[in-house]
Amino acid sequence: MTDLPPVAVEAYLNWCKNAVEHFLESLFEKEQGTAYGTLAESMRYSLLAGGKRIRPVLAMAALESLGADPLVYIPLLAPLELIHTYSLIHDDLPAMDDDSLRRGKPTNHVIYGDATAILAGDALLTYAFTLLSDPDYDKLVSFETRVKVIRELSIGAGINGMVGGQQMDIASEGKALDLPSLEFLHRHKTGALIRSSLRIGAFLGKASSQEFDRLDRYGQAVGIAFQIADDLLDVEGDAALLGKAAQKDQDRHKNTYPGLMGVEKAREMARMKLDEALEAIAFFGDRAGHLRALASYIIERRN
Ligand code: GRG
Repeated sequence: MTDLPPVAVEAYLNWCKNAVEHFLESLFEKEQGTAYGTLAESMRYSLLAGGKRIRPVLAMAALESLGADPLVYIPLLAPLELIHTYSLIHDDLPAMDDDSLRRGKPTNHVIYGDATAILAGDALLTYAFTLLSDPDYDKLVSFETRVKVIRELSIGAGINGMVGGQQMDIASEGKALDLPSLEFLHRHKTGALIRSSLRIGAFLGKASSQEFDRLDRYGQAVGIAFQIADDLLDVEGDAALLGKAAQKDQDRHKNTYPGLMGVEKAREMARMKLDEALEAIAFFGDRAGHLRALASYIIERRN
């Protein structure tokens, strides 16, 4: 891997993904053969089962837009992926979405059982904060910034973010939500952690208040765009490419953008969110090239 990020979005995504995965692999080297073997194995299984790594990648692109070297901060961005993976493990459990396929592989509970899957999710969540508070990174980031990052991640992932959104999603199954309620749900369930990724990149890259505000606005717009694209993929996507079952939202009476407004209008809304995101970062000029490409990728992706 070279130290300079590539220009094309697919190559950029792979470059970032390799760097993140290299770090994630390293987390399990010292856990092998301990009394926690099965738990560590099940954490590793889901964490390294593939995935786009879009949350740390967005944070890396935010760091670049601020003139910082994204590779240096990977240990403090990997926690986004740990938390995202925990949410997928728990979401797939029989008590939630009851899915048996994720990222093209059997889900965690199918391999390790429900109890270990619950614990693997819990351990990934808590390990995120072990990493963020690791004294090894004292020289890299000040305590003050580290506390801001910890607070940001805990809010984005918690009751006022992803977990709260998941509860709203469960509570609204079978009830027809209107557009403001649907957007509120997805701002929390999916949007909050994506928004936090941008805000964390901004904290680490020492953004000015104007830069922070722009990255935050971009994060909010791409967070919703990501969910609309996810809903569209569930309707139109190919299960083989998705690595999970398609056409499940309708069977489960889930509230989705295409379900509420139809496929064409949902696509139009995703494009509107893309425009909002691009407008927010226009201010960065050439430094935001990867952020721009990622926003387009998010609404055009095939998985
Ligand atoms: C169980 C606490 C808890 C939360 C679950 C994230 C989530 C909340 C549920 C996942 C269900 C889902 C399909 C949500 C829609 C958007 C989303 C988060 C998709 C999966 O994220 P990607 O596409 O996955 O980034 P990869 O596999 O690429 O990492």
